[in-house]
Amino acid sequence: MDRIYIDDLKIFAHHGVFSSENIKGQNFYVNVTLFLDTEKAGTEDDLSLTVNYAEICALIEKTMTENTYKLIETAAHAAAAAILRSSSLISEVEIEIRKPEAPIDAQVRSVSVKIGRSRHTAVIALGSNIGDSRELINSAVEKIKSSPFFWDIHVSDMMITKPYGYTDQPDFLNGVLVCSTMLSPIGLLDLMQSIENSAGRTREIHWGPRTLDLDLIFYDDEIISCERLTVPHPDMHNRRFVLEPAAQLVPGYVHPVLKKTVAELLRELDE
Ligand code: A4P
Ligand code: MG
Repeated sequence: MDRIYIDDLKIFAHHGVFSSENIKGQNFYVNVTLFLDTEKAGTEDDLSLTVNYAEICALIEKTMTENTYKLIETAAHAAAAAILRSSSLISEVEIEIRKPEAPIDAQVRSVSVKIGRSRHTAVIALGSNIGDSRELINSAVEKIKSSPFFWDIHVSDMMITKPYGYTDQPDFLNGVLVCSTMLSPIGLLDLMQSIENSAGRTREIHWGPRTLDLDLIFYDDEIISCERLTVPHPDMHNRRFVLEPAAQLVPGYVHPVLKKTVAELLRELDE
């Protein structure tokens, strides 16, 4: 993959754990590597086919001066989000923030953090069958839309569905959201669970009634099996309330284990 480098972009900002740093400010130096395909721009000598590094510098400066973070980790994470959102040409970004004037009691040239972030596609199922389900789902969607870590967000129609599994409970409202994100699968699960918790979600009966349920259905074409997360969702292919709204948005998405598209899985369920 081709790369564009930005070296030692100097930015005066106010990040730091100490309030004196937030008041006085100090110089930060930012190194960036953008990963993108520049072949077409190179063939046609056309700026609109690549990324304008002047705009990326301005974007980093804006992110780092309009916000004050305690940690350079947070500043780097936020700058990476702004960069990935700014152009679909950029598939991955590495960003290093150096802080030569860090007020620590040791002789160092500088301290720094370096992170890598990339764009991923996530498919999330939304469900609710207690309370004002439409409002609870809308507010979850708004939280995702207002987070800097998500973009290109599409939401299916919401559908009223009969309870599946444990049937002695009210009908559900279900839908699906597809988005681009730079969060890792576990980072995404943490955020989904914090949104569930803020909707007053409690966990009493497995498959039982809930104010809000967010399940990660697909994450790129990754197959994940760890203590906290199974992706693709292990039962999604048996669930019309997932497949029908997913087929509205991503009918051609291929299930990486079953090797069938969402549209095919829905057709098989119909049969
Ligand atoms: N977890 C593992 N993989 C995932 C994943 N891909 N996405 C873990 C989200 N979470 C995942 O989930 C329990 C644990 O699963 C989490 O802590 C996470 O680490 P939970 O939401 O706390 O528990 P739960 O909801 O009781 O279990 P589960 O398996 O999530 O239930 P489901 O599968 O969500 O089923 N009928 C209709 N019509 N519509 C519905 O929306 N929903 C359910 C719940 C049952 N029947 C339904 C519907
Ligand atoms: Mg769940």
